[in-house]
Order: sequence, then C-alpha cells, then structure tokens
Amino acid sequence: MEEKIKELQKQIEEYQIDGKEALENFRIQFLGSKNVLKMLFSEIKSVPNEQRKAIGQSINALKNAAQNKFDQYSNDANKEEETNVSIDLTLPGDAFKLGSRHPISIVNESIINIFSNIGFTVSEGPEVEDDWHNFTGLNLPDEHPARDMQDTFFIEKNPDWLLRTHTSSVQMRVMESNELPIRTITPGRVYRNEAISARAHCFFHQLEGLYIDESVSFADLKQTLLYFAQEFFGEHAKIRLRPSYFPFTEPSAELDVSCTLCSGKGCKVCKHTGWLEIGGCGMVDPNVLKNAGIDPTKYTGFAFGFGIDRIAMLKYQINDLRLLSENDIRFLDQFKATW
Ligand code: 2NL
Repeated sequence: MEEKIKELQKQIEEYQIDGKEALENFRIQFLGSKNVLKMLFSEIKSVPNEQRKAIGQSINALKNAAQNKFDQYSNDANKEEETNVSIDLTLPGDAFKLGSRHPISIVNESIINIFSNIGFTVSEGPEVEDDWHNFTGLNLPDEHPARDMQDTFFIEKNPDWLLRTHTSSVQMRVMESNELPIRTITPGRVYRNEAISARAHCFFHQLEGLYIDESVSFADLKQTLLYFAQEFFGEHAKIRLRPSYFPFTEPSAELDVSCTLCSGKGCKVCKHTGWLEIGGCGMVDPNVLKNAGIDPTKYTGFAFGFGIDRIAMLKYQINDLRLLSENDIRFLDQFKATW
C-alpha cells in the first residue's frame, strides 16, 4: 500500500501537462469520478487498524497534491487564452469620434472674435423679458406691429412678460447698469410668433452691437461695419447702407454686403443684385438713451443687428432655415472640419 502511494505521488509530480488534452487526462486519472485515488480509499479496509489513520492521511495528501497541480495548470491555461484573445497588438487602433459644432455656434464665435479684437465685450440677458426692456424703453410705440399678439409670444400668466423679440432688450439692460463708454455685442436667441417655413421660424438668432460715447458718429458705424464685413467675408467684401426705419435708431439703415458667391456680379443667391442683406443699423435714438438714463446732449451711439441664421445660411449655402433646428445628424456632421 505504501509502495502504491509513493508510486502515485511520483506519477503526480512528474506528470507532464503540456496542453489542454494532457490536463484533461490528468484530471480524469487523478480527480475524475473513477480516479485511482478512489481505488486506494476502497482498499483501506485491508490495512491493519493501527496504520489506517496514517495511510488515510497520505492518500488525502495525494488527492490535495493532484488538485493543486490541476488548479495551477488550468489557471495558467486560462490566462494564456485570455492573453491571446484580448491583446492583439497587430489590430488597428479605434478612431476617435470627433463631435461637430453647430453652424450657428461657429458663426457666433467668429463674429465675437472679430469684435473682441476692437474692444467690444459680450453681454447676455434673459430670454423672458418685460415690456419695458423689449418694447417701451426702446421707443417702440403702442401701435407698432411687433407689439401685436399675432407677432409676439406673451406669457399668459402675466402679459407684461414676453419672449424677447430682439436682443436689443439686453442692450437696454447694459445701458441702464453700466458706466460709459459702452462697447458691447449681444448674441442670443429671439422669438417671433410666425408660421414655420423654409424662410421663417418662431425662433432665430441675433447678434447686436452697441457703442456709446461722446461724439460717436455715423462714420464710426460705417467703418466698424466695413471692418467686420472684411474680416468675416474676406478682404474684398464691400458694404452698402440703404436708408430704412427702426423705432430705436435715427437715422436708420439696412446693411448689405457684396455677394460672397459672385463677388457682386450677380447670381441666384443674391437674386442678381450683387448684394446680400445681413442686418440693420443706425444711430441710437436720443429717446432710447434718455430712457436708459444717459444724457443725449452729451453722448451719442450707434447700434446694429445681424441675423445669425441668415449669415450662416449664406456662408454654408443652407437653403432651408428648418435644418438649423432639426438636429438631423446627417446635416450636423458636415460641420466636423470647422473647429
Ligand atoms: C435687424 C435690425 C437693429 C438695433 C438693431 C439697437 C439697440 C439699441 C438701441 C438701438 Cl439698445 N438699436 N439695435 C439697431 C438697428 C437695427 O437690428 O435687422 N436685425 C437683424
């Protein structure tokens, strides 16, 4: 019996496990349901009483040795398998998924940069406004069509509150609470009660500018707008001011830039006029200055307003305004390269 135990111990120690098959054979032989150690246990009956304990312990030690050897090798085999599967150094790397920026954000940011370079700050304000900052303070008379229920979203609970119809409301706040001179631009979303189509939406984006100081002139306005047009559209861009009317400026003008596609020769985009309308401007009406607590006999100012959606549509040749708010990935993905 002792001989047999020694022989098996040697077998277990020397067993060459050099693969999955050998490991399985080892398991069957020493740990399986009909293993050789079990046969030893059954023979223990024939062992004299006083030796039984010692023999039993030896067989148990054999069983443990076989189990330990099996565990160690199967662990190693698993590790090897894992290594083979999960780290293949020849595989190509995963590409980074780059996001894209919304065209409105791209245009806003580049206009902000252009005006920052000549000393303009950026101001923001609430989208839910009161009547004073959106209408009354800005010289918008009671009979003005913008005040009509049909054109403006009023807050039902309190008709003094509304969704701002332009970002001039922010400039009104800036004038009320800042020292002069003021040089600021106000980018932001504005709201009008309009039926949605390819050319109109119930919300869109504006960027207005305001400069108030002693002796600010219309020539300053013109030169500032020309500087902007050449920075944004290119050094050959020209501007044109057409007389117009806004309640908050006097005199007022519409601002055109020479067509970026045909350089003024005439094409489909500029409807063969050579010019594209991008906003309005003028000298701040003395009444508006007075309403904001600024002395109009001492100070003058100019203001302008751009339609950002329109500028983005011209820049990227987008033909339907709705694309700018539908969040269609196929549309948005196209602005990837324009970080
Ligand atoms: C347009 C026209 C304009 C202004 C905005 C303004 C603001 C203050 C005082 C006076 Cl606080 N004016 N803003 C002036 C003229 C035109 O926007 O067509 N925007 C898209």
